Amino acid sequence: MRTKRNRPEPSSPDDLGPVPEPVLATRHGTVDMRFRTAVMGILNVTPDSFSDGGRYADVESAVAGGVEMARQGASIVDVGGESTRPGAAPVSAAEELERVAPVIRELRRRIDVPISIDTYKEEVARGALAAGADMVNDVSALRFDPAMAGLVAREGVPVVLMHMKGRPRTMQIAPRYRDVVGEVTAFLRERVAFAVGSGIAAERIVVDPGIGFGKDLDHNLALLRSLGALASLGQPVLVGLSRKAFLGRLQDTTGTESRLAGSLAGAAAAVLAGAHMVRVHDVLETCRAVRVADAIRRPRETRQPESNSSAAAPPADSMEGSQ
Ligand code: 7PJ
Repeated sequence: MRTKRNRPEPSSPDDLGPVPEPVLATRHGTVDMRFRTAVMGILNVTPDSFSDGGRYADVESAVAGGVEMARQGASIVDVGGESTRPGAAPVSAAEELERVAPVIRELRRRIDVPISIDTYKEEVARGALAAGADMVNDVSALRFDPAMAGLVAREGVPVVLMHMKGRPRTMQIAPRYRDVVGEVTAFLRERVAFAVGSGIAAERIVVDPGIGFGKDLDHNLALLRSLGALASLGQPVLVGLSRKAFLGRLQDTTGTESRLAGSLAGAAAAVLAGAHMVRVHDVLETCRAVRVADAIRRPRETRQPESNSSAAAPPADSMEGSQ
């Protein structure tokens, strides 16, 4: 069991102590990743994620999507109002908040699982937390907005610190590293120390290698192979690889048909390599895939009583075959 006294002072970032019990306490329940990998569902609330219709229709369909993810077994629903895909144009904080706040407010009434806000802007995070969000997913690891760390500390909410090399608009232009695993680990170690120094409790910090954020195919694969290095920081590790471009580069086809299979294989591999949480579009399928990976990685899991994500489990007698 991790205790506070194992925590280093912020001035000694090289000694972050043992790997913790991966448990995340939020305002709406605890995400327990000791026996089962948590699945974070991606809920994009960007105009291009909807075909047409007014704002009301957008909010309704986004809320329905989030409700469905929770029903399918998501441990967290991650709501985002700005695309951080390579080359995406930034939107104003006001516009971003206008997209996400009504969705979070309604979702909060309709689901039990924690809601995360995917933003690097303090104004958006503040509004989203006021609307009912429970944690902050910051792809800049508290770097892009100097007010973000203080907000997270004051609110006492969990935060995801993700590695990114460069800025979203330019990050995929010939990214270079001498030692990608070492550099990403060192970056996250420094950001955890910064967060702790800003008053954020160590037990509320999740780290993420930022697959696809300033990384080429080999960088992504090296990081996925070495998630144990990130886990040595002592924080739960989140991996987001769902439908990302590098998966397509490993296939013969350029179409989108293989995105699901690739995403599921990647999620299972990430679990076996040490991930505690995966961020995905396809919640039901991923819950089923990581359940198998969990059983291989953590034999104890099979002795745990059924808990939060039981919605993804079919009745035992509906499984075909006996092996
Ligand atoms: C990630 C994210 C990720 C975290 C996005 C996409 C691009 N947040 N936000 N980790 N990716 N923590 O989903 O394809 O990998 S946006």
